[in-house]
Amino acid sequence: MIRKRIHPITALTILVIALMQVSCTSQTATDLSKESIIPKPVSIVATGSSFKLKPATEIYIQGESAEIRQVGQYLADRLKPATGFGFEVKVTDKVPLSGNIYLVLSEENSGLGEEGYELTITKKLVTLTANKPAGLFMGVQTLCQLLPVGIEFTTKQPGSWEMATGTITDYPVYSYRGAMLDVSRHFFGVQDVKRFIDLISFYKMNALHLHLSDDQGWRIEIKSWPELAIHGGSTEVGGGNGGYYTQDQYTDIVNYAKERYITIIPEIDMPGHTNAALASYAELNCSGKATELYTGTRVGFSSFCTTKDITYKFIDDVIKELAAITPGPYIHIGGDESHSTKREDYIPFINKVQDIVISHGKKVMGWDDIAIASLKPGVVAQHWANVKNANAAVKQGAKILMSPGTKAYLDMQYDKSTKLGQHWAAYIELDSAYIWDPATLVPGVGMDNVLGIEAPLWTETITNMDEIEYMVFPRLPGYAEIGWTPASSRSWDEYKVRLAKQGPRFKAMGINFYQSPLINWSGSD
Ligand code: TNX
Repeated sequence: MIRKRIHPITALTILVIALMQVSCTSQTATDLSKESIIPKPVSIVATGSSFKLKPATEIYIQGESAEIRQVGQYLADRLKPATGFGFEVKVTDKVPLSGNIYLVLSEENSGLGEEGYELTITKKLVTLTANKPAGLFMGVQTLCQLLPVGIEFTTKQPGSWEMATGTITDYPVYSYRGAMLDVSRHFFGVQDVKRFIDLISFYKMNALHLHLSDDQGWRIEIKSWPELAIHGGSTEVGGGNGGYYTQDQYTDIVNYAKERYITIIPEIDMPGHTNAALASYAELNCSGKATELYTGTRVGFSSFCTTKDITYKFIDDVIKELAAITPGPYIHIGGDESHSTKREDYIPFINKVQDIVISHGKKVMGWDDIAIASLKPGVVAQHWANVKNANAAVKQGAKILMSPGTKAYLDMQYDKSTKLGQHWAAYIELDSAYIWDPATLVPGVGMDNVLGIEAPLWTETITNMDEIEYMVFPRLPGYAEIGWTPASSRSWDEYKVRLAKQGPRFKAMGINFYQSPLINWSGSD
């Protein structure tokens, strides 16, 4: 055998290059506590090893149940494209063999609540346990974030699909964590809404509020008042074609959201913000004359005729049809900026509309403006601007949904250079969006009063999905974390490092995001 002599310096160079390659390319995750999960979990205990997905890895569910099977299938669908593996969902009544993923429902750890989960990863098995299927779904989101970035692509990627071992125990601080999409100022079709749902679900949000009506457009088919959608939905800001969801399409959205443990909260804004309806039916106007359709961006100029009986017959019909296709508990009645409705008309109007919503078996949600009326039990007031109103709502026993315009409005510009959006409430850079606590922001509104957090995207200036994504990302993961992770374990300095690591994931998912200068994105590739 002929042995070539290698000079010691050459050997050392080769060794150093080899080591560099190992550390750059393989990136085998072995320390679970160093993983960048958003929202940050309650507890992580690392055990210093790793589990690897293999072509033979299957997803086992404990006992046959349509809902657990559906979560299992969802996980399989998330893992299949990038890995190219089969991931069959199989039922078992015992702990599966090595190399598999195991989804279990168990009431043992009641502290996990409705949406909590425990994810235990050993070298041999990934076990996800929860009290409820919703918890399994939330755990699946964590599991996906623990895999290499390549998992986010929709085409087969090279890669070693490893996860660090240990146990994550996790549950949310608030029960409502959501976003709002204004589909009235500009209309967005079913596919866009579904993508929006997917994106918010990756960060464990569980509510999507759809702002379905406003001055510029009525976006939901109401069979007993067909002109609302046909005429009232026929345009949008800027004069485009607008559009609306048929009830079947709305149901499709509701079901898609439900499979992702997201509740749809439909809003019919009234008595102001109603020009699209007033243009569709003359009898809803005090003058008896229909208005013209409106494609500008002013607010506060329209009002239902609060003194006419037909107005309440109309609202009853609309809410009845909407309630019938909305499985979630809430109907949002708007109530904001009704500058063209006299206070003495506004208060009895809101009182009557609350009764209508309740009569159709739903709970009332409304912007905090409604707090000047007599709020019925179970009402949720969505705080956006007025501290006095938020306090008035609390005094009446209402829960507060926190959407402060200065902190949580997704249509607010990041800074002066942002082309889209507005800045009437504030410029909201990523640090400002993250550094606040829903339980202390508003004097008089404490943790016990807060239902949760919602980040609304108003779309006066937003016309397509790319623009939606630019305003929503990367602020949204921060709002999701505010809603999930206790304020005491959150810090901006630590969060911004985790957010940087999401950058490559955003890219892999094709998300058009704002590359804020506050984040060291390059440190993450
Ligand atoms: C205020 S927030 C509004 C909306 C606008 C938004 C623009 C609220 C309840 N009303 O009608 O679209 O500002 O930022």
